[in-house]
Amino acid sequence: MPELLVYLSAFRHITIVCHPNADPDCIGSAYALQTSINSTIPTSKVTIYAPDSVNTASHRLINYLKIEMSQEIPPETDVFLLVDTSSLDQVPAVKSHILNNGTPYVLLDHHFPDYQTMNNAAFTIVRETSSACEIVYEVLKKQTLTTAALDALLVGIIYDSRRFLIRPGQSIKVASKLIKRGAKAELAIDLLSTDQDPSEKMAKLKGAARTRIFRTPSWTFALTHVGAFEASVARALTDLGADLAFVINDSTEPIRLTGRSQDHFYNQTGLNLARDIMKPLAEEFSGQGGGHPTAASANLKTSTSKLLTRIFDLLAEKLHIQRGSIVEIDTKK
Ligand SMILES: [Mn+2]
Repeated sequence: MPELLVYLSAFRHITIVCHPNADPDCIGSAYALQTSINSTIPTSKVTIYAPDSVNTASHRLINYLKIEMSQEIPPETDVFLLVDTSSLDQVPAVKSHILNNGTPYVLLDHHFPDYQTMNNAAFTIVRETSSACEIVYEVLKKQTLTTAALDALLVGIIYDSRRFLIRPGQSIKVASKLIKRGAKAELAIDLLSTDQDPSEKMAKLKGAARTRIFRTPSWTFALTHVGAFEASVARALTDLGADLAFVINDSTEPIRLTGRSQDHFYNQTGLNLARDIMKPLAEEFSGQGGGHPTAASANLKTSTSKLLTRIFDLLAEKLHIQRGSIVEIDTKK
C-alpha cells in the first residue's frame, strides 16, 4: 500500500479539500484519491469538500464522474487531504477547523510551496509537475484504478499541462501510461470542450480593448483590468503576443492581481511570477499570493496606482534593468 494510504488508514473520516473554483486537475485528483481510498480502506468515510463554486471547465467532468461534493466541512473530519492547493489561506474554513480542533492535514500539491502550510502538514507530497493528477498517479499507480479514475486523471493532466505545453516530457509519459491502462483520450478531450461563456468572451474583448502596452529593450508587457475572468484575459493577452500580462480586478476588495507569462520569457529571465512577484506583493500589501512560475495571482489590500508602481519596481529589479527603461507604448497612433 502506498505510504499515503497507510497514513490515512489510521483515520475514519477523511475530507479531501479542493481549492475554490476547483478546476479539472483538482477534481480529477480528488476523485481518483476518493475511489482509491474507498476501495483500499473500506472502513473510511471520504468526503470531497469543494468550497464556493467550481470552474466552468470542470462541469462536464463532474457530470461524467457523477462525483458528489460537499460545500460544508463534515464536523466529524479526522484528517484533511488538501489537493492542488498550496496554502491553507485559500480555504479559510478548513484553516479555522484545523486551528480549532488540531486536525492533522496532508498536502498533495504541485504549486510553488507556501512554506508555512507545508511545514505544519502531517504528511506532504509536493513536487514540480504540470498537474496534481500526475502526482496522484505516481502515488496510486500500483493500486487497482477504475476506468473512471483513470479518465479523471487524464482529463486533469491534459487540462493543467495546457494540452501538454507544460513539462511535456513528463506529462505525456504519464498520460500514455493512463491510456495504456484504459483511460480514453478522445473522451478526455471531449470532457474538456466547453462552450465559452458569453461573459467570459466579453471580459476577454474588454480586457484587450483596455490594454496598456509596455516595452523594455527585450520584452513586451500587457496590463489591463476587468471585473471577472482575469486568468482567461491574461492568457488571451499572452496568446496575442505579450511576453508577460497582468490583469487587475479592482471591483473586489481586496483587489486581485493575476499574471501570466510565456514559457520563453520565464526560461530566459528566470522571473517566477509566484515567487518573485505575487509573494513579495502579498507580503507588502497584507494579502495572499501564489501559483506557478508562469501563472500566478494574489489578493492585495491596496489601490491600483500603488500596486502598479510596485509591479514595475519589482520587474525592473528582477530583470536587472533600469526602472526608466520600461516605457509605455502609445496605442492611439
Ligand atoms: Mn493543478
